[in-house]
Amino acid sequence: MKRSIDLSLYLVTRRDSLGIAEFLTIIRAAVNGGVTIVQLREKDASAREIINLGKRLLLLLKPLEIPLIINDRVDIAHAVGADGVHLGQSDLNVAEARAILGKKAIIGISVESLQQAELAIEEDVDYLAASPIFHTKTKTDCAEPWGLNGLKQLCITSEYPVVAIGGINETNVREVMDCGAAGVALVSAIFDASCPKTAAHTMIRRMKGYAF
Ligand code: TZP
Ligand code: MG
Repeated sequence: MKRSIDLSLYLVTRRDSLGIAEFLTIIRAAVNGGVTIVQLREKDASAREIINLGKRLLLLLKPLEIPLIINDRVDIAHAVGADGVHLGQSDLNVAEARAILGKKAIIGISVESLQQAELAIEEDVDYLAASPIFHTKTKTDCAEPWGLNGLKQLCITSEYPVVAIGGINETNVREVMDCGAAGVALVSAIFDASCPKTAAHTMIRRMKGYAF
């Protein structure tokens, strides 16, 4: 039996040119607003930079019992002592990641088609990320979006929780959750917000069906 992980509001980082203090302040505010899990995803940073950021983030998140996931890099997740890793289709496979990180690690994988999902479901994963749900400016090298109908079908097919990612904001989050998703992963809805705490809080309210 898998342990349950709160995937409901999943923050994916985008540091850009933010200083470390400002970056951590945004993440702290978002967690105070209701973010339940954080993925460190810094595509342009070196391994050392990601490790340093990861260690700083772990110091922030551990006492709050918010899991820290590292994007792509199993070696960095291990070096940081993070709670898990988020794999893409061209990273180490799930069995290899599990062998390195151990039974307790949280392992998620992005799936861009039902075929990829069917293969992932055979593995020892904790969640699938349906990528992308909608077009998004944050990641332009995406596959064809799942859309709401595709997401619904995936959620019916998958015995694992499905996190929806890509183009999700406070205006569409309710529809996404109604498809059966366990949660939503967000970059711009939090990092572009003037108040990340309010943005996260509003997202939670909208997920629950409140009208803003
Ligand atoms: N993977 C699929 S879409 C995406 C990632 C990392 C970016 C999501 O960003 P946003 O700003 O929440 O659309
Ligand atoms: Mg990846």
